[in-house]
Amino acid sequence: MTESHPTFTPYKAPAGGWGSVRSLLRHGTGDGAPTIEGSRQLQRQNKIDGFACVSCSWAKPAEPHTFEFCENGAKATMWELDTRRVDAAFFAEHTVSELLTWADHDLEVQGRLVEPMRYDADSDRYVPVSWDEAFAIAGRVLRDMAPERAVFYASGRASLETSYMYALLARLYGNNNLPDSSNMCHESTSVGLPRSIGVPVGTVLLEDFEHCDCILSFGQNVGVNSPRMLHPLQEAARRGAEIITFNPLYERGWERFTNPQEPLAMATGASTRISNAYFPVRAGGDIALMQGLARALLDLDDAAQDEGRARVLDVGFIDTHTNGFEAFEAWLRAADWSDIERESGLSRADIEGVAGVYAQAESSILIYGMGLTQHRHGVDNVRMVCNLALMRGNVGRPGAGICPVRGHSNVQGQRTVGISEKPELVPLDTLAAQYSFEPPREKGLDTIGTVEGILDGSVEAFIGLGGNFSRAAPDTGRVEPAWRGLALSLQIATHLNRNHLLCGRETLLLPCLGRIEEDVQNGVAQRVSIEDSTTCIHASFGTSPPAGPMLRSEPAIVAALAQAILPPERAACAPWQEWVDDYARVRDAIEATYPDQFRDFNARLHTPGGFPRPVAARERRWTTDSGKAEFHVPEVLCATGFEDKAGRYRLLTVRSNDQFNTTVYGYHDRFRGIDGTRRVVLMNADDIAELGLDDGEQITLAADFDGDAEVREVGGLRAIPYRIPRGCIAAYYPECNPLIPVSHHAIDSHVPAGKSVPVRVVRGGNAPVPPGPAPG
Ligand SMILES: Nc1nc2c(c(=O)[nH]1)N[C@H]1C(S)=C(S)[C@@H](COP(=O)(O)OP(=O)(O)OC[C@H]3O[C@@H](n4cnc5c(=O)[nH]c(N)nc54)[C@H](O)[C@@H]3O)O[C@H]1N2
Ligand SMILES: Nc1nc2c(c(=O)[nH]1)N[C@H]1C(S)=C(S)[C@@H](COP(=O)(O)OP(=O)(O)OC[C@H]3O[C@@H](n4cnc5c(=O)[nH]c(N)nc54)[C@H](O)[C@@H]3O)O[C@H]1N2
Ligand SMILES: [Mo]
Repeated sequence: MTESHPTFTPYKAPAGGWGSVRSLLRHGTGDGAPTIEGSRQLQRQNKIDGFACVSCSWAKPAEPHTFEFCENGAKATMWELDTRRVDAAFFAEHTVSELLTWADHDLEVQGRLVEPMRYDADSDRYVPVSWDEAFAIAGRVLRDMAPERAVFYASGRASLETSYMYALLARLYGNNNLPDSSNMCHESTSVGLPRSIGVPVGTVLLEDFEHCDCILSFGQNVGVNSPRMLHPLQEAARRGAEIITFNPLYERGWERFTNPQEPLAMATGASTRISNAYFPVRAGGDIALMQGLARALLDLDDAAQDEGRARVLDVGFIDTHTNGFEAFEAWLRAADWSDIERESGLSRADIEGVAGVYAQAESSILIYGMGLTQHRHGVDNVRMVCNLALMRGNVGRPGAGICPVRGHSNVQGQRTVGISEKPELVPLDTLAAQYSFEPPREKGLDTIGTVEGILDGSVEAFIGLGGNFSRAAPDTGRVEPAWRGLALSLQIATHLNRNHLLCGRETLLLPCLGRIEEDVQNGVAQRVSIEDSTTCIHASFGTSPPAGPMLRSEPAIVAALAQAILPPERAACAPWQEWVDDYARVRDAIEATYPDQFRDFNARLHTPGGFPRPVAARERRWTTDSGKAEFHVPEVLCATGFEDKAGRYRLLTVRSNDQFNTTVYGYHDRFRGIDGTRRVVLMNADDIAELGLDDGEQITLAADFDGDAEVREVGGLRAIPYRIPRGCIAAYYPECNPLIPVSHHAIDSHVPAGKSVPVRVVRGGNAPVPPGPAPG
């Protein structure tokens, strides 16, 4: 079950290329891999009348490549089409206590869940339960509960149709407790962008990549997390666009790429350089970095004015379209280069060099990911990106814009159709009229609120539409025991994960169809839809045979749940059965609630490349309070929210190339040269030496928060020398989540600050060790 002989070797090849084909083969020909069905389905991935990839949310082009998928998308497809089954016989063989000792990988690799199950405390096992009985149990617990004590979590994969129904279910039940994986992810974007540019989403469309001449990227790992984005990047690089990356780690995808779809490149090993320049900013150093870039732009603008040359700032745009530039300019003029250099870890000369490139580019795209959002000052990070874009008018014109790269394939869409704990973001009056009920108006619980509620006992029921909440959320060590106090833990899922093993007084595990599978309702194969990172809506049509006869679709499960847990007069507010019989009717309902966003939804469902929702900032309309785009002066230069001190490191938690969030496909982090284990800490060689450690020595990480009495440690890790700035260390998520207290989250957006966690590095130690293969 475990892989032995861990090895650590620097990776020199480009992203993509033969390495990705080999990596795919490892998965495509493994025990449970459906090779023929797999290759049939891969050709339908991200195509018109095919299915939308279940991995990342990157845009899908109107004219797809023959193979419009990447290594990691293909792994996700193979994972869903797994031929292994987690059935009643599997659960009869293993107690829950035993399964709790298994690693994340070992649980999920058992295959697809195929029968509804209920936890039986006497035998400490999951036992079969009928669908009717499962819904009846949920109804018994939830009908007696005060509505505010139940939480309806969604992981960002479920379709627009399911998500719309699910959000309505929560509101009919009586709360806005709709936390989403987005709360742990791009919520800093959803809070920061509206304040700066009036919309919660990026402004870039795929075609903008054809017209840009500069791309700045901050804290995103394209080669692993959105590999299909390497195609537009490669094309931009070949056209001569300048691409500049800021990341504490040298991520291979931003360095070089060999396109597996180009036979000549594959034959010759030719690769395309992606970034012209790469700067290892300190974790949490981006506000300072961007202040430096902005200050250097101002200096260039001063010089241009002195010499009578064209202005560097887009003064026409700033005057007409923005607010707050004077205060921002004053802040820049007061900036101190020694502070900027110390906090960013980069030299003034380098920063000025990049500013020079940005100043000359006609149209620039600014890309970012979790490296900016998952910090105490993550919202400031996002707003600094906006500041930089606004200075040169890089919003709302072709080839320019802000490009947050979202995570789960429909995480953005879930928010669009009402999954939000923030009632002000949802057209509640429209819902009230459409469904003749009074929706709850109080703010609901987000991820942080849910964790706090589980810890203090105020949350009594958790309903999970996908995901692995307890594993993805912070403070794992405290959340896991508290989970057992829940009256109900109900999970709708495709694969077994650790969260399912945390059992409350009633625990239900309900298996659902995945998006690749055929979903026949009322004799007709149904389609669903998703929204990608660039706000384009796509149809998704599954044709693979379902993993088992007992599986139900997510819309069918949500509808049955609604009928089971709502009082009859409430359940009657929405046509649940009609919706399940024909998902097109759900799309009509979505259009009725959001007429501007989803005009002619069913008619446009199959638009090649998807149809874009209208985004005001794209047209230079600013839906902020002032009616203008807002410059913003951050309060601090350092995004971490804690002081530096001797012996305190900034831990950034990252994903490997062999995982999708908490789904660990295997132990091969190819680009980082780590094979066979995940129990590693990547450290600067000088830090290893200064601590008197040997390379590869066993260490423990201990959380180091001022005034925090709780002991939070992860042991059994190995210190590996790596190219990373001094004082920063990197290790894997979710293994390191016990180190993050629930209080360590972004101000305002509440995104857990997993990219800068203060820790001490302790030699040896006997703290709890994450399950999984040990370093050799
Ligand atoms: N194959 C695969 N694809 C995925 C996922 C997956 O797990 N596997 N997850 C999906 C999800 S839900 C999401 S949200 C996205 C996540 O995709 P990303 O946004 O790429 O997220 P991470 O892998 O967490 O890492 C972000 C990057 O930020 C860098 N970084 C860390 N701290 C800082 C900092 O302070 N400043 C800067 N400039 N950089 C920093 C890290 O080195 C890393 O390269 O990917 C999605 N796609
Ligand atoms: N320290 C640290 N913590 C993090 C992060 C980090 O970078 N560092 N990243 C955060 C981010 S960006 C995110 S998005 C969260 C992820 O948090 P989640 O979205 O909650 O977690 P996943 O690992 O994506 O969920 C995997 C599970 O989803 C279920 N599943 C898969 N497909 C389907 C489906 O089609 N339907 C249903 N119903 N279930 C399905 C499977 O059972 C699988 O076990 O984690 C966050 N936590
Ligand atoms: Mo995410």
